[in-house]
Amino acid sequence: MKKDCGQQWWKDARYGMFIHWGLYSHLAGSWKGREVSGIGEWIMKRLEIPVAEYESIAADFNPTAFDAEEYVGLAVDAGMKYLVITAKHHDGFAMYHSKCSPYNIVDATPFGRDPIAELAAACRKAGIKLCFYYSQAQDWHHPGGYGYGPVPDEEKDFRRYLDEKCLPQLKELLTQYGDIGLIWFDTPQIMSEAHSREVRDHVKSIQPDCIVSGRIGNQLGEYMSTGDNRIPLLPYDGDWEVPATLNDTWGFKENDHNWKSPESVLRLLLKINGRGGNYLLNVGPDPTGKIPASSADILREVGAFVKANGDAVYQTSVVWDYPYELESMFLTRRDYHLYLNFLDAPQNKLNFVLLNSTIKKATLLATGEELVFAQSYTPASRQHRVIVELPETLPFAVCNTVDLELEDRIPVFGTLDVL
Ligand code: FHN
Repeated sequence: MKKDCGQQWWKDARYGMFIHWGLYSHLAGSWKGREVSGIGEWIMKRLEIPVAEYESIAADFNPTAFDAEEYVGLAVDAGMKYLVITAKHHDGFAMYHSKCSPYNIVDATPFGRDPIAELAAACRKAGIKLCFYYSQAQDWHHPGGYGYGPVPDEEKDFRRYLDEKCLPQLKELLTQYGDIGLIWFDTPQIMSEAHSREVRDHVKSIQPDCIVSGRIGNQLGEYMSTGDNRIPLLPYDGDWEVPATLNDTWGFKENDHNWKSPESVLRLLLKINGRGGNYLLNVGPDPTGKIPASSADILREVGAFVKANGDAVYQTSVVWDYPYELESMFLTRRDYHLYLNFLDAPQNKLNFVLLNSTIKKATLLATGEELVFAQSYTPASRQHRVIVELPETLPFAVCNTVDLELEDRIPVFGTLDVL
């Protein structure tokens, strides 16, 4: 069945910020001299840290450098439209003031502040949609939660976990912080269809406009969430999103410096947007509560492009029928406009074939400068070609966008059997 999340803000947004932040961030990838391999937020499981020992991290967790306005300001500078923060990850620790579990950031740490309340206020002010990640099946801290070490999963009282923790905490999250854009569920694991439906209905009964993400399980999500860092090759008919890392972890790891370049991030964003999806890109705050400068710098550089070329990103529709692979160009479209987002332009020209629609006007999107172009057609090969002349100096080093205003609302492309 075609996925339709029913919320125009999400369909238009195209780019969001994922934040993985929890007790694991304090460990920064190591425990008692041992470094976790792979993703940092799995440290408790991968290094088999006993529940009581992991719990004790809370006593030292004091991320005083956390600044909600700074987080939201970064999302704004990055050109992101929504923010999804881990309210509770698999480790079971609530990053907000939960009344139904003392294992939360306000009651169990010296920090004593509710960062979600602070973020809710900052998001409201900046017009960013606040959304929550919630691990609905895995909970390594509650005896009924999937993955809780001391009890084998086959013997789990999952019902008890749902009633004591999952459902009440979701209610708190949906009643304490105003309108929530979506709940980002994850790893449904042992959930039956009835469980997934129950959790979904619970969310909808409290906030009907809150979107339920793909990983609620049993195909009951309102949009399709791809695998981590995976981009569908073929058109997917419906709403979808790619959750993605900026390095090789979600939760902060001090030794992971494998950052994607701004160019890679832009390539991914435009590729995903051109295929009709949203890009949810992660940052992992460090033990002090700060988003690492290395992540912030990349996001801001990409953001400068996104903000100046917003028409080519937001509210765009899928371009699915252009027949050639394009190595250094990404196509996006919106109404009567086709956007050529290009990474290089030999001799300051764009040479683009197989666009059969008539072009009314070509402009450099970031500056509005009108560009000279020539459209030609070779009958023998049935090939249409457009050559766009570019200024010698372009506004952005990595990527720039030419806006082609067309006579057709949906661009018409030629086929491959032209020569
Ligand atoms: O196990 C989690 C992982 O820690 C992380 O939260 C990602 C984000 O998409 N989801 C799960 C793995 O797919």
